[in-house]
Amino acid sequence: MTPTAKQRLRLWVHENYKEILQVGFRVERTLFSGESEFQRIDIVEADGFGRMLFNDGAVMLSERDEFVYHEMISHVPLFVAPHPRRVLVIGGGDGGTVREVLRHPSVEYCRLVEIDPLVLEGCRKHIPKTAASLDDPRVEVRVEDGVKHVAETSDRFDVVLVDSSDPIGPAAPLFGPAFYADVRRVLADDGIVVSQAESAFYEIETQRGLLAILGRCFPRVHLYNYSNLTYPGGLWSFSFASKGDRCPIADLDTRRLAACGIDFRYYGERQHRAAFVLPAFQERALAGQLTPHKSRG
Ligand code: SPD
Repeated sequence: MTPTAKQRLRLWVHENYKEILQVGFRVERTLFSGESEFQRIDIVEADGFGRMLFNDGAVMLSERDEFVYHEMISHVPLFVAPHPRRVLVIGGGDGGTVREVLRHPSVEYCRLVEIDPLVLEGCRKHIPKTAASLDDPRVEVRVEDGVKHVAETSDRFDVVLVDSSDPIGPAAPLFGPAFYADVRRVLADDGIVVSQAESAFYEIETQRGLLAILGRCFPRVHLYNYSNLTYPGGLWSFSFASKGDRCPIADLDTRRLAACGIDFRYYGERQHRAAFVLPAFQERALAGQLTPHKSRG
């Protein structure tokens, strides 16, 4: 049997995770590669996954499963915040989070603060599925350091979404105490912050550290999980903290959710509630750091 061209030349890209695990994707073609002062950016077309974005060799998104991450980082807080009008996204230069935020008609203004212009350039050129949202008139894109931005801005937001990469390189300060003290300051009194919180399987210490920092700044702190097809380990988390004691379960606006007409692919009321039920090993490891949910009654 004569091998097809594809079978003859097998190009793969591997995320080398913590030097103990490799996750590989078959590359059809490379669309974009470049080096900024912060990191290396690659965008490839991968067999079975569509276009994929890598920052310093780590998967940020694939077109096949990005909806999971972007729906869960956005809709969970936006359906708990009482009337979200102003949203701040830190990181997230691919635009996927902004796309989901804009599906909420109450949102009048969304500011995206991305440190790396190369992420914006690559995604705008090659991943319109997520990046097209950045051209919406409700969106303001700023190419700035998110940590510096929250330290200096006098503007206020109803929801802050920290759509960061892993806590190394340019994203490391986004897991630190000074940053969250400033996030608290820029949040409205009943504001909510949700942050990319890594994987319980590989980064339970990072989760513990992040929750401890949040616990010093906010009266209510939770963690919720989602399944990710392309991130190592598959089970990843977001942290949820509210300044005005909004509980993600008791204060979920089920009426607004039922009436919103958004055609979700992952998120929904049952998914929202279930995401806060953590596996026993994770709950045990984070004991004492999570706020009990309010009883509805
Ligand atoms: N290890 C991957 C964690 C990266 C999370 N950020 C993804 C950006 C998608 N908007």
